[in-house]
Amino acid sequence: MRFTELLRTGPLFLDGGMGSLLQARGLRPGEAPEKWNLTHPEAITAIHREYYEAGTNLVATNTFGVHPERYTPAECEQMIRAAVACAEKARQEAGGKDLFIGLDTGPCGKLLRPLGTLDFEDAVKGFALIARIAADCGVDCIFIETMNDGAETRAALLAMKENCGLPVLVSNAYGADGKLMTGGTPEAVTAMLEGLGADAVGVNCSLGPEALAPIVERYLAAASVPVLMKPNAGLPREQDGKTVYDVLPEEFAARVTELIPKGLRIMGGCCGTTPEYIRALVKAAEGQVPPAIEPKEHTVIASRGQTVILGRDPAVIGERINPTGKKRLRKALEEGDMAYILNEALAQEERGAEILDVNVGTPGVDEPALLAQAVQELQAVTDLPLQLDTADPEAMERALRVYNGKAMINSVNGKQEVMDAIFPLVKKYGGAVVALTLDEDGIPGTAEGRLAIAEKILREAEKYGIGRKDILFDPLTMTVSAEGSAAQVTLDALRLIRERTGCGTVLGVSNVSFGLPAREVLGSVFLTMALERGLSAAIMNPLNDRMTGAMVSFRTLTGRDENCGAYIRFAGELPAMQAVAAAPGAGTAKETEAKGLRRAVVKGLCREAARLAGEALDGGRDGLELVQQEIIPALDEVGRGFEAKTLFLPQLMMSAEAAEAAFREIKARAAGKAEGAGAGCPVVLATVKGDIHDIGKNIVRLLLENYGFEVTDLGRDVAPETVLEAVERLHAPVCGLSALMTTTVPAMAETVTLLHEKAPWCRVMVGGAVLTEEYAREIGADGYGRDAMAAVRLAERFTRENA
Ligand code: B12
Repeated sequence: MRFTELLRTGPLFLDGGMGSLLQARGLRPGEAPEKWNLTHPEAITAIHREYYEAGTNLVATNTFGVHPERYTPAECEQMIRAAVACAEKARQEAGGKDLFIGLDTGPCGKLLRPLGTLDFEDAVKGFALIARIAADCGVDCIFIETMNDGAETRAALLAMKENCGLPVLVSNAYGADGKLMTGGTPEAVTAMLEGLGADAVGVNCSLGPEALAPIVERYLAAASVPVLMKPNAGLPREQDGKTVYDVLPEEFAARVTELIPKGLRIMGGCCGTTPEYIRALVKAAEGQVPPAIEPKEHTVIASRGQTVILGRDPAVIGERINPTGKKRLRKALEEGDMAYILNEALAQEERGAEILDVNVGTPGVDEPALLAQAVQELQAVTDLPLQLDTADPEAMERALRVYNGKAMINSVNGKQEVMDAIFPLVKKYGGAVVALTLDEDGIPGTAEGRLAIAEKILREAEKYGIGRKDILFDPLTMTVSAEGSAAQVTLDALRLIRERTGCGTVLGVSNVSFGLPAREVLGSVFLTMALERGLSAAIMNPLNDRMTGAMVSFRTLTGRDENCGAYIRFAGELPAMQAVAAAPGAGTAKETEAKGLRRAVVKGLCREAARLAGEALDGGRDGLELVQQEIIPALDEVGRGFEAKTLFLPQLMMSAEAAEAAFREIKARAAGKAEGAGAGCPVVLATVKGDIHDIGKNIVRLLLENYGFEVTDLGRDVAPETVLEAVERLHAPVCGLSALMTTTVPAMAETVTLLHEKAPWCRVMVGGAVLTEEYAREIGADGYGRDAMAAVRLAERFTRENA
């Protein structure tokens, strides 16, 4: 059977774990398994053969860790070729039928921006190298696995699709909360990967089969491509210094095969599983055939961690990031003022926008570069799906590449030239495309004319293999003041197109009232009429209470608002909205600025945070007071969100950066103001080994310097020996250590012990969120400070006592 055929029919059996089998054969802790392709090819071949003999159809090559971020291109090539040769030899030795080889690839080990430092296109380049070698080696498919960040998964898949024609299976690693480390959900990840052309999607690692089952079921409900599952043999735990797994082969097999009637068709094992597990799996699956895959026909778009299904409940697309008719936004775009755009985004999100339109096209800007930048910055501060809005195909492609999800693409239309430019992008990157019902002859004056264009667009899309579910029609809102029947024609076209094509619909509603007074009165009624005719999404201003009121009321009146909860919440916010509207010259930016520094830090707005801190200082506020009353509470709020899993690492990072930006302002103003009891006394300061949290330590430094201490700041993740070396060199009487995680307190204890032993003259004070007075005493510290002021008092006391 051909590989792609087996992929679709199933069941297709994958292999199991590799690491523990290699360790049993002598792989030392810390040794790279991929090097064994070169040094111990017979061992790798034997493991693959054991899996084939146990019933595996597809073995994954021993190349999980091979990546140009870790090895030179020549080394990558050497290891991949050797790995494929091992698998090929095993296949020949096993000699059975339906035996295939997948080139295995895992995370590159670096985090992508904004989480880390790796640029998206550099990540693509790394995986592209692997793709080219794999294609040349003649494997049957690529197996991307254990990916815990959606952006890196996207980079890997894109690279594979651009550089080899092989089928690609993509498997992500989820936490027990059903989310990727960076917040991706099964539905959002599936939408993104299917859009990019993954041939199978699914999950591996992290959890045992039982805990993974609900996540797999969510995949099965969302995916139109085959779904795979490769769980661990339970949760790993330590026993006598060894990692052990609790789920035995029969139980493992029973749990996994339970999902076959629900549609699971590709299965294997991950950490802790052996050929015995695969044998049990094959046996348990005997005679079971998964049901045919049901294509999911809903229109879905996604961000990193959210999906919006269009066509069920009407959605609000925030229209405010569009310079047409907006002088202030145009100026911001010309000046590259991203803070303004980010604020617009957050204000719309707070007012209920579910999707954000992003249009940065204005004369004099480099639209492709600016749109890509705006998309990247926006997705660092908001997780709402974006509608990429541009008439420039180059700008569209640049933005689509970096968009971490399945975007709404605005727009294509019936002009041949536009369809030729946009449909290939929709096909390649995925997305739901908004199609305007106009063509070379303009906008038809009748509903039937607009329907005819819609049908033409559908025929053309079909040539690219773009399904109806990924097309939404915009029947075009015309200005009623210019043509009395304009609104009626649009509304008729909307209904006709919905009924005849079954596709979703989108309308930018504001245009209807152009040139008339009290525009939102007319606009809100037009919106209601469009909603009544089945509009899927309205591009509108969510900050306008009439417009939002119409949308909320429509949902309430059509039974979509349980206990009228949304309506009551909306009504509760009305006075605030009216106040905004009534204030002279009021706009989003002004309104949100008022909420201040704390919000900027929570939302991760760096420039905004720095600016607001500067303004507050100019206005006479005390720097330390700002830290205590705004910055620390903001970080605490983010920390709570992180703990409750409502916020994810990217947001935590952005908030930390915003806090640091504000802090830099405060520090710059404080420079040279030193006065106090420190009088040049040396203090060594460090965040302990393994801990990279340094905001608190930096505050401690600022205050100590303010009080005249001569601080040597060793930074973060500092080894005990390095701290000792500095204390000895400076003969420092005081040392301050900071630790923020339970896991790094032992490193703090180690440092304290070392200092007491080798530098007995030095008094050690400790601090950081996880510490307590009692714990500080237990680890032998000379003092504990709960905040930066306490650090100053301790340093003063120690120097006094030492004198
Ligand atoms: C910002 C932040 C980050 C930023 C750090 C950026 C930076 N440059 O510091 C980033 C995003 C990088 C980050 C990463 C991680 N973080 Co973090 N992070 C936080 C967060 C939200 C705020 C910390 C902070 O800056 N607080 C504000 C400062 C001013 O407070 P402070 O440090 O306590 O300092 C004050 C006092 O303690 C005292 N003090 C501090 N040091 C000293 C020293 C001396 C000598 C004295 C006397 C006093 C003193 O004075 C300071 C001023 O008043 C906390 C949650 C929270 N609310 O604490 C989580 C938190 C600390 N992080 C956490 C985790 C788990 C992580 C990660 C492991 C996440 C991950 N899965 O990858 C990584 C760890 C990476 C590593 N190896 O260190 C956990 C730790 C859980 C635990 N109990 O062990 C927390 C508590 C979040 C949570 N609730 O789960 N994080």
